[in-house]
Amino acid sequence: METIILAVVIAVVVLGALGGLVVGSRRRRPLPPPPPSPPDITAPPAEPHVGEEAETPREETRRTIEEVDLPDASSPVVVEEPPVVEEIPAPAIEVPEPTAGRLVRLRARLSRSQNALGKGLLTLLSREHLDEDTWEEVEDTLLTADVGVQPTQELVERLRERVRVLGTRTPAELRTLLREELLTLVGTDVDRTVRTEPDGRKPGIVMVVGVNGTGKTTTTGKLARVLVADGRTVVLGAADTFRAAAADQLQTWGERVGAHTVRGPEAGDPASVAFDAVKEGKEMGVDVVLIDTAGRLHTKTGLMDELGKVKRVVEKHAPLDEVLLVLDATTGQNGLVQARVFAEVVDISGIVLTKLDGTAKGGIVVAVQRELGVPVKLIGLGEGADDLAPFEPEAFVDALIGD
Ligand SMILES: Nc1nc2c(ncn2[C@@H]2O[C@H](COP(=O)(O)OP(=O)(O)OP(=O)(O)O)[C@@H](O)[C@H]2O)c(=O)[nH]1
Ligand SMILES: [Mg+2]
Repeated sequence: METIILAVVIAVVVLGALGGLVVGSRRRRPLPPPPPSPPDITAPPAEPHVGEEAETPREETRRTIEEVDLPDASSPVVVEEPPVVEEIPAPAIEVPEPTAGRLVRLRARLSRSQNALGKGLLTLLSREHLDEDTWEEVEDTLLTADVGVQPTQELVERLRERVRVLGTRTPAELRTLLREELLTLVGTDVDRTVRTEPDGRKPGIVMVVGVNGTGKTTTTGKLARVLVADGRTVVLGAADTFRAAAADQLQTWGERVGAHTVRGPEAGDPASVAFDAVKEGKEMGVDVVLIDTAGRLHTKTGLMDELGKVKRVVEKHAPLDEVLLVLDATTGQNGLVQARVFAEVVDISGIVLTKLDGTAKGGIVVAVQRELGVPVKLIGLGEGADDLAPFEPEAFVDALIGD
């Protein structure tokens, strides 16, 4: 009898335990569906009921969501790490191309400008009757090429006058006429040499400034090559301390032509890197120190102040011989706005127009010189190491209007 009672008790206990387990596992299993919420004011359905049963699934719900979120949050870090891509591999020291005649070699790169500007103008001017509409088209062509309003009006006025005096026009006459007027606009009597040889001291100091992505570092690297090609020695200053990659990029350019790069700690003081670069340049007895600076948004006053500081600190050694403003020709009028802001902070002494190979807006040369009263000294015509050319008005205009 006792055995039977014992067996019954055991059976009850086991069943009870099993039942509890089942209930328990049911409780832990899936997320409770969001409680249907009938608009019953007396029993707020969104609130869980009191007790562990109600809380456990809520905990689990949160944990599940966090676990799903985690890989998402961490994935950008994983993606960011690998692609620190060196722009240029660093082989043995190269001998860069001589600079003379580079623009002539690269003139085909201006073909997009050529089609839009020069050829278009010649075609228009060759029309039998030059009526008002045609002159308006001439104006539009110039404006589209970013020549700017004022210079465009001047050019059209002079062309109209000269065409009138000329009477009948042969294509050769028209070409000569257009060439002369474009040259007047671009300016032939300006000194466009990049000043790197100050009187009675060494090194010459050049600072390169401009909005990010315009091609400062590339231009600094290409300019180092130009100087080396001309038999000068160069030290590079990586005063863009915003990104480690920026200094690497510059150093790679330097290594290709055997130029030493002075760099500071990441996020360090750009002014002190620039100062050290000139100091080392002096100690090494090199001819020129080129200082690359960070790309700055012209709206960020603090950053512009910093650029002013770089200039002031460098000038504890000696005055800057050249401050080159790098402008991306493809940004058109926007570039002019940037130019104005930079000109207020540092005295721009020369302009480098980059990416002229990728735009039909070669007229920006005229507009930007007018805007700043500073000559275009160098132009970028491609991503290649020797695709930077001294700006020569004649070769430039010839490229624009074709042979
Ligand atoms: N097609 C063409 N591309 C150019 C020219 N000059 C520079 N580039 C390209 O423009 C891009 C940006 O050049 P960077 O020299 O890194 O520009 P940056 O002003 O130093 O940029 P930040 O350091 O970010 O301020 C690169 O891909 C260059 O290869 C040019 O004359 N023509
Ligand atoms: Mg740069």
